[in-house]
Amino acid sequence: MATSQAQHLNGSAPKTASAPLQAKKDFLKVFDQLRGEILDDPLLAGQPDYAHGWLAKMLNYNVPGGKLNRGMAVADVLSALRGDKECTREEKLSADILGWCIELLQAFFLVADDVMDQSVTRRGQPCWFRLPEVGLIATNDSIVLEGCIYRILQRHFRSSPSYGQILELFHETTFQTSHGQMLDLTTTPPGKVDLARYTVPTYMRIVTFKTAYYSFYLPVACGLIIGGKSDDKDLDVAKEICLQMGQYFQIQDDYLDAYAPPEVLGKVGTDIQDSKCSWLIVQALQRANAGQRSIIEDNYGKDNADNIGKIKEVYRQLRLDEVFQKYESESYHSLTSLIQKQNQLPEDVFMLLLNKIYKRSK
Ligand code: DMA
Ligand code: MG
Ligand code: MG
Ligand code: MG
Repeated sequence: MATSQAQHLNGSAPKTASAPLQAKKDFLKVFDQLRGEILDDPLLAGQPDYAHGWLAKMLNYNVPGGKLNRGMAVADVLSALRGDKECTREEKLSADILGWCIELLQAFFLVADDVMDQSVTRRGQPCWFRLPEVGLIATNDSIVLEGCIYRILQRHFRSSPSYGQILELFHETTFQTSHGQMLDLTTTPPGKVDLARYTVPTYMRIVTFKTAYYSFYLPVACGLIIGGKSDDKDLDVAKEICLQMGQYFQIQDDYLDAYAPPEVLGKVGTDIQDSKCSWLIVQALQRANAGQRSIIEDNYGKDNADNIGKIKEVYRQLRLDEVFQKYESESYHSLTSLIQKQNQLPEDVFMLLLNKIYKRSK
């Protein structure tokens, strides 16, 4: 049985190969319940069948089909906090419900992101807005997905003492992510490639805001809240580590955009034609000679196979794959030492997450 490198490195990896599959199945069962609750929401009583059917289809298409790393991380964080002590069924369910709220938040951002990035595929299927019957209705669907989060939170957490803290966390994370997206989009206005904007500080700010908060800090903070270990000190330590992990994760995303086969990645890369402030272009500009820089100037941001090919050739000449691999292992070591250096939270809270993403291919 082939075992991924991530599992080898993961001290707490499940003992049987089927355990992760079972965990995913159990998590998906919670989605079935939540989807049922959304479809039966009393606020929607009397919706005509076609609108009800649209909602069911839209949820199925956009919510459960991803890797589910973020959503399942909440329960992982909770069990890492508990150590040998089993968490109760109730706590596990709470963690999974918050996990699905994170997956809904992600679905909300991705449906909109694909429209804005003019992407083609996502999770191995056409982007939702690409379906002929969907188009710009996707804009409202992304708002609907966000709204579902707060219906679920109200139903399941209204009477919890943590309700206010959870609501604030989701609202703040949404605010941060939307501003990251704004920076991502406004750094590269359509048709105007300005290479001077592609600096390391701008890049780090984009990825911290658009990805790190919602992908890493949010699931960890949710797990800490359910586990009753979420005072300011706990959250500060978690934030420092999670933001650095999230930066590494988005750098992988940018690398894979140009280097991964779309059939493995589940999406076709668009960063070059979208003239994104991607990790690859920032690295390329730091290393390019005058000739390579002028090839970048002439070809970056053009939606044509020939122009894209020329950019990829510059990446190849600059050996950006090797630069990335070096960055990747340095990043792993620097995260591990950051995690080991603190005594506030169990190392596994973070190591379980890190080992799931280290050297990922999709
Ligand atoms: C993703 O950035 C960030 C959010 C908030 C969706 P991206 O456009 O690089 O993501 P992807 O490569 O998945 O389209
Ligand atoms: Mg995108
Ligand atoms: Mg984007
Ligand atoms: Mg990307």
